[in-house]
Amino acid sequence: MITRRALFQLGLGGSAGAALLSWPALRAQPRTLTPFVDRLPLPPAPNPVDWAPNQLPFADLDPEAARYVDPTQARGKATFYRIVAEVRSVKMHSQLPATEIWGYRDGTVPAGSWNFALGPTFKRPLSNHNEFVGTIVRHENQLPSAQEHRGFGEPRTTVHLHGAHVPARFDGFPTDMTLPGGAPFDVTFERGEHFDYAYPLVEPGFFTDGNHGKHNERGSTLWYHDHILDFTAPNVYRGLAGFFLVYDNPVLDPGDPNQAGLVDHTRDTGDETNAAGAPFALQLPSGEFDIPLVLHEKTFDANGQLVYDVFNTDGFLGQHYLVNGMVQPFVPVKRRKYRFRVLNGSNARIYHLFLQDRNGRSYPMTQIATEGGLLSRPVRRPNFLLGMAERVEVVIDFSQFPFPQFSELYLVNRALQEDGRGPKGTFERPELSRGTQVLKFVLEEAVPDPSRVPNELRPFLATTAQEIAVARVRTFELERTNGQWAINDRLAGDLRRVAANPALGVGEVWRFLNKSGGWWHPVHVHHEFMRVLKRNGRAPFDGTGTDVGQSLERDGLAKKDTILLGPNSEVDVYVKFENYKGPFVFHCHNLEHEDHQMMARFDVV
Ligand SMILES: [Cu+2]
Repeated sequence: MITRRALFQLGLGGSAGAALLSWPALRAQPRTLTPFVDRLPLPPAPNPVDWAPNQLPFADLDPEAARYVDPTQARGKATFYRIVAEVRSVKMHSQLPATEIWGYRDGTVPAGSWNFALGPTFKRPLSNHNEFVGTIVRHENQLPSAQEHRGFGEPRTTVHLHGAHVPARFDGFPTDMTLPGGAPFDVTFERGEHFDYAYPLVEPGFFTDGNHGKHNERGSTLWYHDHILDFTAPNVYRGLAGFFLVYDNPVLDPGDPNQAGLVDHTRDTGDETNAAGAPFALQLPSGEFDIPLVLHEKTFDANGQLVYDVFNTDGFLGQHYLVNGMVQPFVPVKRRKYRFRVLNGSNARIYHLFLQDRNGRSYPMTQIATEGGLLSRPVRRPNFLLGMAERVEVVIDFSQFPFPQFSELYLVNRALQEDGRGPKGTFERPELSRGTQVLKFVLEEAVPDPSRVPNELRPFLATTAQEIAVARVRTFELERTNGQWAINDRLAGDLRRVAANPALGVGEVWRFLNKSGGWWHPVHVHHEFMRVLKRNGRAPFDGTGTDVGQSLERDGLAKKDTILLGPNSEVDVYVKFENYKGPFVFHCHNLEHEDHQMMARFDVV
């Protein structure tokens, strides 16, 4: 039987060739949309599906997910959610007709009532070692059937919780397969089917290994998105994405006798007032002052429908910038501190972001986190680079912009990028444009501000020289061969092949090489956060010295799940896979590169 990949190489992937022609790039003409007339959408959290002891909300709960549920609730009560992937039409700008998308909806609200392009924003605490108080998400596929499907994308799906540390079965592996030993590993699902994901969020290692700060699971800004083999790019572009914010549990592990004085002990509880009186609470801006922002671009046809070029394997760039699913929106802000969690959700665009006034003057921001959660300490940044899937969290204190001189500020992307190769210039010396205003902050009145940004956020120790010295080194080269993307040439793309077998709990050094002259590749490793040891032979950037905006990534300051590899670069990371065995993947997060084979499988054994 001919595979989908082979079909794609013939230009017929996804559906009948004729159907693709209903979405031609030719119909895309740049159209003018007035910026900053629509308010920033902020999708709410999904409603949990409540349940009583011995009455599971889903009678047919998947047995694998059920291992993380105590039906009696004696050992803890898991929180259940229902999420539906569906076709719906949403307004992406008030001057556009409604745009048909594929999106996630809170399954507890009726079809037709979720008007956001994004899925619900989960807000969940870590579980203090108790895997029975985690999160269970039933994802239901109500996308078109394979027969009904038209246009780009693939309606069969699998859901990756990006940045999470979860059992392999719940990681959104891109395809069904057979495991070593012959067991089936069926993780994708089509229309009419569902899949139960268990996210224990157990905080393994916390307080259990002295001062070393092992702590795999940290409160951080995660996101969930489709991850289906060969079609992640069109599926995510069509809208299958949402935020999943993880907070620290306000309750400290009562069994630990020695909490004070340990590294990694502070609590990011999501309550700036610390009403619960949690020890070591950070009191970062919270609630309506804690705002996730996902950046996308999209191209619309004359009828306001999404245009995508299925033949672009370099990386698809859209013609309009969107934040949280709305073209260039505005957000009213009080003159006080805000926490912004900025996610690059684009397929192929790398952003270089500045906070600017209307005259183009820029102002520093305080970076507090990466995708690996809070930094050891806050760092003032003049601007920051953000590769695909990377997250940077900043605190902006609008009280420093007094009335009436300041009535508005803008988040501006100044990276110069014209195609899927990536920005002009190098990682260290980016070329900048005058920029595009992506989001407008409309400054309102001053209000009381109980939030704080302490000088110590989430301190943790860097990997020791001894750990690095004994670590096995694996080298992965991201490359282009015969017009296809690859990792170590033959290892890439075919997920039946295992590119690496790291042992559970044994640290390794992974060296990523990008020898290409012009291409940028953001490398995402599933399962664990990475510690960046070296970039191009030198200590990675830690916020000191000349700051031209590149990634804050030095081990001991930051943890990362996506590493931006500029042209001609080499990055060493330390990674230790804990708790969960099984197949995972790492891949380029330029989604068109990922779909065209820049992905490899590793099995933790
Ligand atoms: Cu790439």
